[in-house]
Amino acid sequence: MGRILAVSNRLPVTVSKRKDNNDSLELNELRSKNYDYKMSSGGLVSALSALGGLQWLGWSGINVPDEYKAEVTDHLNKYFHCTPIFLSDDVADMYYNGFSNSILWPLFHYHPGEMNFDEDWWGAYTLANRVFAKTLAEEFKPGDLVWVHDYHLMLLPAMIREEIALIKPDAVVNIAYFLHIPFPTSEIYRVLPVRREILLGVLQSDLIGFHTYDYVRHFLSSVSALLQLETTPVGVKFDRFVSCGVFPLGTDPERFIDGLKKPEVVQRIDHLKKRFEGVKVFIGVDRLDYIKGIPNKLSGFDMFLEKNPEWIGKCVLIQLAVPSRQDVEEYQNLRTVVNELVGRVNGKYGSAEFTPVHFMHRSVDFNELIALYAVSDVCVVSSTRDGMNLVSYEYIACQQERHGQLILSEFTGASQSLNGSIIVNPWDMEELSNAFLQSLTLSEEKKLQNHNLLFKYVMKFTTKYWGKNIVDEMERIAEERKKQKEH
Ligand code: ADQ
Repeated sequence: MGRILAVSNRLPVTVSKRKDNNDSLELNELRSKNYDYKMSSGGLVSALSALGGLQWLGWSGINVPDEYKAEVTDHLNKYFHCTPIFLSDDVADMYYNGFSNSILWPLFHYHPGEMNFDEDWWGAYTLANRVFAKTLAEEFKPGDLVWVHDYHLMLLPAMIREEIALIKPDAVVNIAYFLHIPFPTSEIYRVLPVRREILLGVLQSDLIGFHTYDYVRHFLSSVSALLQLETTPVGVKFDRFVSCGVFPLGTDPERFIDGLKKPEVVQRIDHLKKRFEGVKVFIGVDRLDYIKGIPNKLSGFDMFLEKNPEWIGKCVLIQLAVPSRQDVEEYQNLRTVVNELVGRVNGKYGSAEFTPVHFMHRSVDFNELIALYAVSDVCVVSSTRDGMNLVSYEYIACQQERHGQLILSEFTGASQSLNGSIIVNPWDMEELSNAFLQSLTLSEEKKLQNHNLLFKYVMKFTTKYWGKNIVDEMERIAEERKKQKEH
């Protein structure tokens, strides 16, 4: 197989226009004549790079005027093996904030009430997917494996085939598609006015991957109900057989374990241990998104303290919330709700010496994140829906010393794999508040047993393992197709 052409909404590099147009600055990897570049350190990038030749295609994230497009394209290609996709501000806004994040995102996370269908957004989504497809067709060389990521690009597999057929008519195109979010039950999915178009777009893949078998099941039943196509438990009989499989994503645990050994992190951990001496620490790490169930977590913590007043002053909840999609109205409303709840809990149980909830509405750097994971006794994940949830994996990777416990919502994909966690329904406040208590009062032996189970799993099912599995499966499918053609 040739290169892997990974396609996702955003490139793993942030591009920004430089304000000071200082020609005397030295040009290097981080800087072209007019722009700065910063690589994001994601597990996905390193996992996919490890699989061989990787070229990444994605939206540049900013509007680049025509006269600078060649500069940015050449630079990204040369230093990062990235191909930028350029979208105008208008299209980007309606495709990304509009159709992707205000229609598909709420619907796929079981919030149909928050979905307002808008024809212009759909038009922009179609157009943006077409721009991606055209750029990809130019980049494509026979033998390359195309790997499309996520809900922003559900029309792309079909458009890629159309665009490549126009300029490279004889090329065999192998396409894998992976959905990082849940695929909802068909009773929710069928609400979408463009439900058939979306399914037909994805079905032009050779392999469609999901985090859990529930998502596969939901996808297959939508396909059979809405398109009247024949399905099997592992795929769809279409103009070709489209394989559908479970590929649960993991994290890169070594990055966390190695990170904890860095002197500056060791020092920070010592400091935090002293700061929270004699106090149990619960940690929450989420994007500030309504699917993450942050209000449920705060209400559960409130009930826990109310029912168990002996713990007041003896435990804290540190909640990190990365600002996210702040241009979308629902996210602005959520911020108000969360601020009020934090204020309520702190007002109710706080004192001059003690603040029960430490709320940080910002991103923290990697060293701080892992130090906080390491000193926490319990991680609380209360998502009301979550494709997988990698925070739970990251926390376990940082708990070799403390054997902290994981409270995990049953509505995360991770809950189907992370045996050894305390599984909760985040809508059941009684259950959630009991889980807070249980996580603190388990015997040391049980804590160790839970940790060992979880740690073993996290170490084995890594991002690398996931990537290799998908690529191996694609190679198998491509090989099978080739043989069928020869006969
Ligand atoms: P997300 O919804 O972003 O991803 P998640 O998988 O938990 O959810 O990943 C979040 C990442 O952001 C983690 O790596 C975490 O460390 C980081 N992060 C969160 N808060 C932070 C903070 N305050 N400071 C610094 N870093 C922070 C989507 C789906 C998930 C699915 C992933 C991958 O919604 O369900 O697991 O894709 O497929």
